[in-house]
Amino acid sequence: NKVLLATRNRKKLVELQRILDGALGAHRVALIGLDDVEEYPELPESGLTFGENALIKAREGCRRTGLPTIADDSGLAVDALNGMPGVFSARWAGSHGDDQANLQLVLDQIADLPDEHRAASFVCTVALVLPGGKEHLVDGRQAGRLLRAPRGEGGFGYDPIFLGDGQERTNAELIPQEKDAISHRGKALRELAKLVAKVLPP
Ligand code: ITT
Ligand code: NA
Repeated sequence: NKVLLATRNRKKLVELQRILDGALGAHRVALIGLDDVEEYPELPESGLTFGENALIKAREGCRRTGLPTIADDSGLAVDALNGMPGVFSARWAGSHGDDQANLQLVLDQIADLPDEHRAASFVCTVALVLPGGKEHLVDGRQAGRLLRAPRGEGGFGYDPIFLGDGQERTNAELIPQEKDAISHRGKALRELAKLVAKVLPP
């Protein structure tokens, strides 16, 4: 089954394909990204929630390609910043997708806070929109706290400064399968896999 993942983030694409393969078996779903779709416009991510943004992306992808379409909207919610950067996680420091600048700005904004006030969660909402018009939303969360300096080379985004609850390594120090087992995206995608197993032919 060819399925569109309405994203331009290659690292998200790799994670989603890997998690779906693990949950459904390889070759059940073949994801293509927006870079493989010709003349796809930039969409405003104007929603106030991850769910709204995921639906904006998935609806447009399905409408333009006629393919079953998945979209992930995700981010980091920092308690001391009232849940920000939240839906603004990809562009917190200004330019979209500048992971280094985004992460550094968050560190600067909470620089004075002691460990007990550095709680944060990763949140992921995934939308599935089918050509007939049916829509599904699932989500997942990973709780943890933010370190004072980045550690690790894996993952993407805020992973190097995020220590999950009960973990001794940052998300960027985990091997991919370890991250998937506990991450917001892993949890959401395993829920989604159950739906996919029902709605897409084997
Ligand atoms: P698309 O909208 O094209 O899918 P994007 O990167 O712009 O790609 P989002 O708008 O959902 O995606 O923003 C997600 C941001 O949240 C991402 O750029 C990271 O900064 C952060 N983020 C999401 N998941 C993460 C993860 O697993 N680890 C670290 N940071 C993550
Ligand atoms: Na977003």
